[in-house]
Amino acid sequence: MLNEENAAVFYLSKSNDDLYYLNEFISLARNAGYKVIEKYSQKLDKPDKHTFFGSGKIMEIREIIRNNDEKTDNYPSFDYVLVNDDINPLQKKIMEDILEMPVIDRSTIILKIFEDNAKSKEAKLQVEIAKLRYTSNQLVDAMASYSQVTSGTGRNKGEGEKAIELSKRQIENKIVAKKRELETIKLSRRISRAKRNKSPIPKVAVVGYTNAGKSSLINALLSYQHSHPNKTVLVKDDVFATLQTSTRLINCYGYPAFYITDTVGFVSRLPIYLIEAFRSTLEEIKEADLIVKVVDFSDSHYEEHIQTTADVLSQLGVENVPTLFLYNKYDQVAGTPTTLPKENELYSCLLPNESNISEIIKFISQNIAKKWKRKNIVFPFEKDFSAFMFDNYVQKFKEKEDGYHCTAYFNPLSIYKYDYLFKPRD
Ligand SMILES: Nc1nc2c(ncn2[C@@H]2O[C@H](COP(=O)(O)OP(=O)(O)OP(=O)(O)O)[C@@H](O)[C@H]2O)c(=O)[nH]1
Ligand SMILES: [Mg+2]
Repeated sequence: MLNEENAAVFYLSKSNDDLYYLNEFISLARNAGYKVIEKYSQKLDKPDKHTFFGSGKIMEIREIIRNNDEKTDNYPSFDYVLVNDDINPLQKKIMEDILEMPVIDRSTIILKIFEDNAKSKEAKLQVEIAKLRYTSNQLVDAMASYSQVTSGTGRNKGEGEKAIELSKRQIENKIVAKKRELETIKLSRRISRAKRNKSPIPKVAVVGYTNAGKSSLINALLSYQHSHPNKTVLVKDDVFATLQTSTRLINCYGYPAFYITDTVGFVSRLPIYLIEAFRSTLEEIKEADLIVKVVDFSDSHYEEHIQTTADVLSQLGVENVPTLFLYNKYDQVAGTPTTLPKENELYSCLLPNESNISEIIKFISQNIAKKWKRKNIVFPFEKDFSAFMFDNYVQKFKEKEDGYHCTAYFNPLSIYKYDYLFKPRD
């Protein structure tokens, strides 16, 4: 990234997972435009109400910053303090006063990346709502801190609180207005979504940790079609490249057609304001017949990423949807994994021109059809065989004199169209 700002990360060390969270944060910070050149931690179970770090530690940090000013080109100094946690406005103010340096917390970093990547009007509005919600919650914290600091000081207390309440009300009004604006934009999306929900065509949602290859999966499936009038989606080596839920129809010869929905990627401790702001777009995951979780298998923390994805889905209330795991970026994995994939898992590579897309589409199709009834039928030549293959999963077929002899899994929602197959022929 151009014009990176040098920064130091300070964090509370609470558990053995710290290193994972720290590295994730450093990567998020880099995406937000900060180059982390120093890391410092303090072992503390609970942040201090005023200084976040312990009072001794904050003075130590001040010393580090003072020494930092004397650094040379070979040992660059930093201009920002990043905190891998959320801090409230009072803590921020006290810390900035003591440290004489801007202090930036975790939610602000994530919100900044979302803001930078939001291109469509819908994504922009969702991010704006998340930011307003964040500010509003910060004001609630500020009010609580303010009451504590000023308790018993008489007249000023009421005035300060009134001012905060007024700002909070103004923010809430702005949120209502932005939500209204968002509703009008969402109308056409809602209509298409309602149409899809009524249609017998199965729905697949692609979810997973950010940058795992979710959008690459959609594009790989689109490119496998004989012709694909559908637009490809954005693929980028970047966190939160996709901020827009988009759905495409996949219609590959020999496999049942299905809708596939690309979604926003996840990270651990995704700020609740963002989940709330993006909730309606993420709701589509709940309506899916099948979820494909894409995992960056080349990342040493892939297991934590799987856990993060499970945590966010449970926050969204997604339950009981059959799930597949696509262990992606297999090309980057050194050696062969010692464990064989389970029935609902597949090792994959989604680089353009890779040849395993047929394996992926078969894997998805088999799982879409898992609960469909299997029947052996003879499909007459005079009927539309490609429409039949669009609706159902034809596992195998052979052309004979009287028609196509097939073993097919029937989609229960469209089987009524094929009654004639089960009636005795004249
Ligand atoms: N080496 C390798 N790179 C891959 C593979 N699949 C995807 N990528 C790359 O990984 C990066 C991220 O891919 P995307 O498809 O945009 O990932 P995403 O999960 O949609 O990411 P977000 O939308 O940001 O959450 C891109 O640079 C892809 O080219 C793969 O199988 N192998
Ligand atoms: Mg994407």
